[in-house]
Amino acid sequence: MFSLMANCCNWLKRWQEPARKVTLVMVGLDNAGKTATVRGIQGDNPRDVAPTVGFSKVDLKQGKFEVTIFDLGGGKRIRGIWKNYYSESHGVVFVVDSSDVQRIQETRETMAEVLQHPRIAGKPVLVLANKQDQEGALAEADIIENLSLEKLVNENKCLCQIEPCSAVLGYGKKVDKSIKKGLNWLLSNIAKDYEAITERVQKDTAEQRALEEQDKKERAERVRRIREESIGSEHMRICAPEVIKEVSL
Ligand code: G3D
Repeated sequence: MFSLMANCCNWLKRWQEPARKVTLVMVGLDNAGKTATVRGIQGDNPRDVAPTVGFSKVDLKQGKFEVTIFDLGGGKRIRGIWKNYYSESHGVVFVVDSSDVQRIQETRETMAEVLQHPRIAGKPVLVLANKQDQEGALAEADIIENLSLEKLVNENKCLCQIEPCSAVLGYGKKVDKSIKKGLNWLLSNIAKDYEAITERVQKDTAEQRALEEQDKKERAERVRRIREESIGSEHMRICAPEVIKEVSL
């Protein structure tokens, strides 16, 4: 009887808790299936995808979580923007094209860079070993080995879960169960440490904004100086004939 009441109280407490806002960054090489995955979770057909040029932001409700996912373009030249989203992220979804054996080394290097980043290290990471429906796709154990995943997550103190999946299997309620399971794992691990991660997110975001602000001011100052200098040399050019005249008088 007592335990029933305690359970009811816990349930009521959880039910009354406000929704938790969680931001996730979704990264991985171009063509890994990031957008297809997000679309499937969102309830849209994952096969209707266009390449993500910069980034897309998706908001969804997952149980008690209000989740924002930044689906970032994975092309080599655009990967530089990823770090701008790290500070506000509570966790990472790293999507791997398991069928692209040729690029597994590039995937390994890219993942290492993400996990080693000071604004990511220590945060929970979900690895989606995508495209398992493709012939020749690497199995979970091969992906772990090829990416040196154990070493990488241990060195960077990231909790990690890998889910072999296929983003195009279904969508909405029929999305691949492994994707759902992985997302639930990620959110529940963020929830376990929510206060600490959120505090870190707020501190890092404030620091990043301050740096951006400083950068903006320095850029404005540089532009102002360049303008002043060019006005000065323009003035010199206009004045120069007069000066020569004065000298020759
Ligand atoms: P990205 O956002 O990581 O760049 P996309 O990748 O989501 O745009 O997917 C790239 C291509 O891979 C798309 O095909 C998409 O349909 C396909 N794809 C994504 N996930 C899977 C999967 O699990 N299995 C298979 N077979 N294909 C998948 P197109 O033809 O549009 O380039």
